[in-house]
Parts: sequence; C-alpha cells; structure tokens
Amino acid sequence: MQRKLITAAAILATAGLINVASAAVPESDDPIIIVQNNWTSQLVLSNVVGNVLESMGYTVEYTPSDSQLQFTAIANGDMHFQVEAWEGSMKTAFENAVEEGMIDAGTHDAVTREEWWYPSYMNDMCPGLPDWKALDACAEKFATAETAPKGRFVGPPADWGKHYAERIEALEMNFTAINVGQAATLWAELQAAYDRKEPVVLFNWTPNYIEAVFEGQFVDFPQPEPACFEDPAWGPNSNAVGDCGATHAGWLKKAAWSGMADKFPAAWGVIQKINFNNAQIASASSLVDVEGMSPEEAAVKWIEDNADVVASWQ
Ligand code: TMO
Repeated sequence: MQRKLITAAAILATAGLINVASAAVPESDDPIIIVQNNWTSQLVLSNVVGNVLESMGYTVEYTPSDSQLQFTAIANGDMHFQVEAWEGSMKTAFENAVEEGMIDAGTHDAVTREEWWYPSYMNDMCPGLPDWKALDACAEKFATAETAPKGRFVGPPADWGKHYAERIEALEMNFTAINVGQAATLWAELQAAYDRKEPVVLFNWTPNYIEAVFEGQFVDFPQPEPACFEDPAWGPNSNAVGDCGATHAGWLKKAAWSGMADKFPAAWGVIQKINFNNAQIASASSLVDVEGMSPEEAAVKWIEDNADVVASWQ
C-alpha cells in the first residue's frame, strides 16, 4: 500500500503533472471516499483518480459498493465520488439519486453498451444473428443440463442492475438467465466455450478488454424507449413492458457528492475535468485482465501511459 502511494505520487510529481504548491490544498484532512465496484476498469480508474488526489495532498479512502445502491450513498454524502456510472445498467438508480441531490459530475467521451454478446463463430450456427429473434430460434443449442430445453444466458452479477429474467419473460424467449457471482466467471465461461467453438451467449460490455481478445458481437434487441417500460402496447409483446434491450450507444457519467465543491474545491476541479474515451477504459481493464496486474499496479502504469491525459485535469 505504502509503496503504491509513493510510486504514483513520484510519477505524478516528476512528470510535473500535479501542482501541489498551493498551501490551501488539501482544504480538509477528512478522507475523500471513492466508490469501488466489481469490474476491472472501474477498479483501475478509481485508483487512478485516488492516486492523483493523494498526490495533491488529499486523504483518500476506497469503499466497495453495490452498483445500484452506491448512488443513494453518494447523494447522502456517505461516499463522495464514482468514476464510471453506466447508462445501460445504472440509468434509473443514477437519475433517482440526482433527484435526491447527487451531482451529475459530467459525461465521459466514451460511448458504452452493455448487452448479451456471443462469439462470431455463432453466426454460422444461428443464421440471422445478431437479431434477437434469430438467437431465440437457436435457443436449444445454448441449453445446458440446468436449463434444457431452454438455452442458457450467462447473466451478470445481480447488482449490475438489469432484469434479464424479466426481459426474457417479456420477449417470451426460450432462454433462462443464470447469473454469475463475479465478472471473472463470465470470462471463464466464454474462454471455455471459445476454445471448443461451443455455443455461448453471455453478458458483456464495451469498452472492455474482451474486444481485443475475442471476436464477437452484441445481440440486437429492440432499442429501449421510455414507452418500453411504461406502455405494454409498445414493442414485440403487446401485453408486456420491458420487451426491449439496453441502449446501443449509452453514456458513461461521473457521480459526486454535492458537498465536494465546498469541502474539497481543488479535488472537485479535477473531478469535473476527468474524461475518459473508449480506448482509455479498455486499456485500464486490459492491464488487469490480460496483463495480470493488480488494479493498484495497473493504475500506476495507466498514469505513466496517459501522462498527458492526467495533466489535462489540472
Ligand atoms: C457495469 N458494467 C460495465 C459491468 O456493465
């Protein structure tokens, strides 16, 4: 831990990236509490932000949180900053918390998607992919002992917010969602199927390291509109709400406690400027998932590789 702090601070200082000359910073010795979630780019980039704030003189604490409940905690001031809020899985919880006083601290350049995803060799086995109806017609090929005769959708950890079982029901699909407990299980299932060219459809997202390592596509479901969730008549099933997929081009936002601007003004200035693109997020996950670094090591490497980006937050 100690070594990590020194290394990151040293890199930032020698690169002249962080101006620590201001005697007023930190304006408070209380910790800035950064939220951590359970996927790798978030863990790496929250450490990147934490390292930068520490090098400015702030005390930083990391607190793990559920990706839905975190926003209420930020609205209440129990936690202070979230670097990656994803539209596909967190839009409702995010917007509800903004109503309760959480600050929308800006949108990254990154364009995101979180959706069912399959390896490209499935295009031959299930003609008509990536359309969801073609996937559904092919469901039996995805069956396991647990789900037969229905296909298995390898779903995300429960806190990633999407109600896949409900979507399957609303679209009357021949699939059963079997949720994993952690992201690593998604990739293990993918790797095992991929090596044998066996059918698999799983939850995935972009930007992520997956696109650099595996060939595949997202399944196209009907694009969501508010009416999908309010009006049963909307969409393929005229008797159900929720008969649509996640947005194809989602936002990625930052979320902050409303007290940051007063209590930690210099940190708040940096936080407002933080802006990641797709490649920067994919590379953060790749340092861990491909290169095998810890999130803390990856954060130091990411800062080294992206010194100009970090400097632009000043
Ligand atoms: C929230 N996530 C990026 C894992 O879909």
